[in-house]
Amino acid sequence: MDIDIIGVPLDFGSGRRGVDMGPSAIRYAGLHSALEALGHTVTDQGSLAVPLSETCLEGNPQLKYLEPITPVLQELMGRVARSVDEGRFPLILGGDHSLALGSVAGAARRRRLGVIWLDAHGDFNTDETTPSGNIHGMPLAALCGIGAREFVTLGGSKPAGPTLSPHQVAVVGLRSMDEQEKRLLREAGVAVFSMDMIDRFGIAEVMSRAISVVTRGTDGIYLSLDLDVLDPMLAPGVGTPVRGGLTYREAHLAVELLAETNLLIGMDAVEVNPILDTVNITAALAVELALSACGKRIWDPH
Ligand SMILES: [Mn+2]
Repeated sequence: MDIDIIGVPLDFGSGRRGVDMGPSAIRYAGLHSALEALGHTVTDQGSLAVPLSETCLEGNPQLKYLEPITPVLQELMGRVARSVDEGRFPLILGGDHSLALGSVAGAARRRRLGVIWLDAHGDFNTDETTPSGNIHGMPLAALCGIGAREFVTLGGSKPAGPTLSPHQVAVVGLRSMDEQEKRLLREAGVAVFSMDMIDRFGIAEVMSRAISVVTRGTDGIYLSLDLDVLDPMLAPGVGTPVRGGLTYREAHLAVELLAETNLLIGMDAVEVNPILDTVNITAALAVELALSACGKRIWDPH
């Protein structure tokens, strides 16, 4: 397939600096050549221009840095929509998870989209429930139309993700949530497959349930992968690590099963923070998981 790599060196959405270097770290780990070796045609579109946070005002403490984030996400939305339109696979490198409001909304402009959100967190806060004001804890709620109007619409008149229904979203790997966020997630009707469900039923069963949720009435799946879904022993280079995450093979199998549906139309790999990483292993893991999403198998009997 034809793959568009788009870097989004955004770190406004998270409290800790460093995820702005995520796209560089993932590129350094050999993404482009590894995808080509799999037989794909790869175009690196470079990274979007993101102002330095030192040069910007924080603004509303409940929606920190919304102003500089908005044009970046609008630009990303347009780029992703174009990729999907032209039959290419957008692979978005983050950057903090707020970018998914742009990428997923862009893909949702063109398809009836189901979304798999692989994450230790729900990312379902709003400006009213957020304990930190950090926007990277809000994108999934915003994609479901919940939250501050100026964020949900990205400054436009309509929600940025108008075609995304909470009933076509599955969060997998969840193990850390704020109380109010939990309530919102439940009320919205998002399917949650928490870590204890993976312990009980196994990742294959959980993914088959998650896939059946996101393929009901949709014609494409978008994968938003927060590297913090993995256990921090495997992926230490993330902004908000939470113990008890996916193992190496659980993460790969989850992505392999998604790729096998042949419905995957795009992917984010976000929250890679090289400053907190150990010899770039988290970025290397992001590359390996992107390869799995793009069809790499341990063994292909055919
Ligand atoms: Mn996240």
